[in-house]
Amino acid sequence: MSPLADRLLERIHSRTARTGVVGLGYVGLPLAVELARAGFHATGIDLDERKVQAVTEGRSYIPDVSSADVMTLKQAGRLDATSDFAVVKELDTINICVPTPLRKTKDPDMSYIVSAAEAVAKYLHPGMLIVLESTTYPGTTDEVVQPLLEATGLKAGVDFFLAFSPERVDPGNPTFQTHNVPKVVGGLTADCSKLAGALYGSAIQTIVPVSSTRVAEMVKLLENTFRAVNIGLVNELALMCDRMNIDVWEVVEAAKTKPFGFMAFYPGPGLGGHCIPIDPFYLSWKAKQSGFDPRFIELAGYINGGMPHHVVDKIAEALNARRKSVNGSNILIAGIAYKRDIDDMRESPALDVMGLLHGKGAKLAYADPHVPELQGRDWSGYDMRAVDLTRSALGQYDCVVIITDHKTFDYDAIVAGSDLVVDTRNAIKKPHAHVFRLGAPHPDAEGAHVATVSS
Ligand code: SAJ
Repeated sequence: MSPLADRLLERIHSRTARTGVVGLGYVGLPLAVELARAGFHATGIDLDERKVQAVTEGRSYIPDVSSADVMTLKQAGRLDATSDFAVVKELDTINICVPTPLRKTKDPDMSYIVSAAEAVAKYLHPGMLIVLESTTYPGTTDEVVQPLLEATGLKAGVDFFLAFSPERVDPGNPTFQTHNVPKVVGGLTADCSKLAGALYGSAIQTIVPVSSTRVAEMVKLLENTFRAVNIGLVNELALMCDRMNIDVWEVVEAAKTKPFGFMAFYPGPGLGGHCIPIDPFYLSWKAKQSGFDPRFIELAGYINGGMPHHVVDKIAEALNARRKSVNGSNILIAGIAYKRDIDDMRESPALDVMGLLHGKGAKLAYADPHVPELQGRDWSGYDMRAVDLTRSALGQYDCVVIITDHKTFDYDAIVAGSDLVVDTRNAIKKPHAHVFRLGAPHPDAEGAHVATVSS
């Protein structure tokens, strides 16, 4: 290794390297805490003063990070935060954990990565290690970040070190957290890989070195495209089963008994979150730049993106059984977060379903214990506050639609108290004449044999 690399490696091993994390979101704050816990001094850098203030006061705003941990590390002088990038002058390593959203045109929005790299470049000094964690297309580290940093005149791999390491944070996962999820690391050069591996190895149990930044970038995209495509497959199967009077939920449960070569995915009202609906389009955008037509990704996006419309069709079918129209009906949406038992609504399909119903003249309310209020601009409607799912309240709705199957919902009460239910998550396991399910025949449908599926 070069003398500069040796020096940084020694500082990493002795925990005297001063680490920095740019972006204190659901990825950056847990990473800063793990680095501080590993014995480093960790400085969080975020433009959001509320986040900086919270860390400064020893408070966490990320459910997977306890305020007690933040306070302890803060008081031990091992964790602090600032919005001033000048602190980079005193830092030896920087992990960049900023968002990578899509533009309306489904093109990558690289503005967060670019501004973070430009801000770091202002204070870049010899011997630093810079690692990009944000999920992005293969080539970003080499083609976007490296030139921005080398504009300083310093050379990547020689004067400073550069790597990519995908984040694998699964918000709310009680088993897998930052310290025990294997970390893929790909450096620009061998020294870069070794240094990034040593930094993460101090805080994370398993390091998975790969040969380049592009491989590391592609690993993450495979992981999440795999999910998007398989969810698209099972959603298409649900649409088939709707037509063929087969219960797709029973099919998946039975297929799941295969002990090898199969992984269960479940139909749903669409694809939410800030990873799965978005990451594959970073890959397809880059593939197209290379003249390749990524059909699987586009097809999965089409099918998953169409699910809210199928849910609205199912609601119309259910109301029709009561000789009612969507227009003028009172509809309660049960669960609007993008997946169960969390409060995040980013890209939630519930918002699409509500927007479509609103456009057809339905009067809407929602219940979600994790989301107390909803801005009209988030669903192309009006501001709302969550209602309680009490039995008396249920009776006032023409239809109750289960979009997100939070564990805290009382599904027996929903069945007993509702005139009509549309279930998009197989939350109600037993057949009922007033319950219509996505991907399963109605109990009274011609030739329907609806099993009681327990999953
Ligand atoms: N969904 C389905 N059917 C499924 C699985 C998910 O419709 O079988 C829907 C969910 O309801 C949600 C969306 O897809 O709307 C995404 O769900 P997700 O389970 O993939 O959850 P995310 O978005 O939190 O994904 C994260 C990812 N983690 C990272 O990107 C670091 C993903 O790689 C994880 O595999 C996933 O959590 C997880 O396993 O929970």
